[in-house]
Amino acid sequence: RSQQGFTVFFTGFSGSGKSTIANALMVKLMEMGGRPVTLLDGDIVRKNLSSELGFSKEHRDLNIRRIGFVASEITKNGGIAICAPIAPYATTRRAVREDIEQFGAFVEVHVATSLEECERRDRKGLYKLAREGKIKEFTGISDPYDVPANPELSLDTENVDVDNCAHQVILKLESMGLI
Ligand code: GGZ
Repeated sequence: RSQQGFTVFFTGFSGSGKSTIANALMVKLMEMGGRPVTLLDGDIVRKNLSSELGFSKEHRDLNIRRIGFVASEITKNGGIAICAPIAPYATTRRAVREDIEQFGAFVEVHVATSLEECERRDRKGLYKLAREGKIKEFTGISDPYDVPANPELSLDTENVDVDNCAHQVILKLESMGLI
């Protein structure tokens, strides 16, 4: 039962807290021991696996399908993959879900921080640049984001801290019989 592989797939705006929560989740899962945990963070994937890609729909889809392929291989081998891209398109998230569910569980987690809050935080100054038109096709400003209709979990980062958000994912994984 506990040997089935699975993928936790975070989705949300830039600056929503995906990477921070994904890292906290990775630490918790590693502390439980026993199974390898692989984090496929948006930034790291773009640097190492998708460095030639931009942010058109075609390129975002290709980026997400690559992440999905790596996660499906990890899931197939009984491991744990944690993915944390924006993944703005519902149809692409659906395709990745179908790839992964052939081998194990797919747990979609919407990091539901509002655009207003992400822009207010603007940790990397990207929203300001996007508003000024200096970054084109910026998700939420000048590019779409399909809000997940049926995620396994939705996290409210505006009222719940990082550790508690990661804990909610752990509880969901336990309730699904995955850990
Ligand atoms: C969205 C962009 C863009 C545009 C650069 N739109 O906060 P960050 O900086 O570190 O995370 C964002 C990251 C998004 O890459 P992903 O691979 O997660 O996107 S996708 O799933 O859509 O393929 C942001 C930065 O790259 N960034 N330009 N135009 N985010």
